[in-house]
Amino acid sequence: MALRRIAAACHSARAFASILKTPPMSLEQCRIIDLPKISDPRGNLTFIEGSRHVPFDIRRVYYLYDVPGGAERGGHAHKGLHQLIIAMSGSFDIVLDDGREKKRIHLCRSYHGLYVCPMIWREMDNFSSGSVCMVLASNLYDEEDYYRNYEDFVAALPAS
Ligand code: T46
Repeated sequence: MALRRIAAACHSARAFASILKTPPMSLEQCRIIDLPKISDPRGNLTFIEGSRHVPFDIRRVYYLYDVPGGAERGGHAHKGLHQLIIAMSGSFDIVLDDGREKKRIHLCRSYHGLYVCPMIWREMDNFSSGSVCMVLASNLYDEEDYYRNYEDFVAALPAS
């Protein structure tokens, strides 16, 4: 009985430690997902299967295109939306910010998806001519899901 209690305590301590190591909704959870690439002399093919390659159910797809040189997009965070962002053509940069640290990521491969968890502020720039940014999203469009003011976003972050 005592052994079982010690084991349970150790398990909780490990679980707690891992939570402490990776704060929820932190930059550490945002990562590049390698999508399958079928190389072929006729041209390459990449596919995305819902529960296999994307860590959420896809409920919406949207894309940015005809972005003029020098334009900046983003400038907001989502309260609950999970996203996979892919440079389908050309390239662009995304700056991710969890309120503690920032990371600039250059996306330029149509077989790389950037997973962005909720509560991450993002700014997008450096769009190449003809670039297309496709986003797979976990929910339908809802303006209520946005923080469009950086101070409001920071104020909503859990205290660390
Ligand atoms: C994100 C980056 C990568 C809709 O009506 N439906 C939609 O699904 C979306 C995405 C937008 N809109 C409307 C809302 C605004 O009136 O389209 C307009 C432009 O949207 P926004 O200024 O949010 O666009 P971006 O490029 O700054 O941000 C978008 C997404 O909103 C956002 O989720 O992460 O692309």
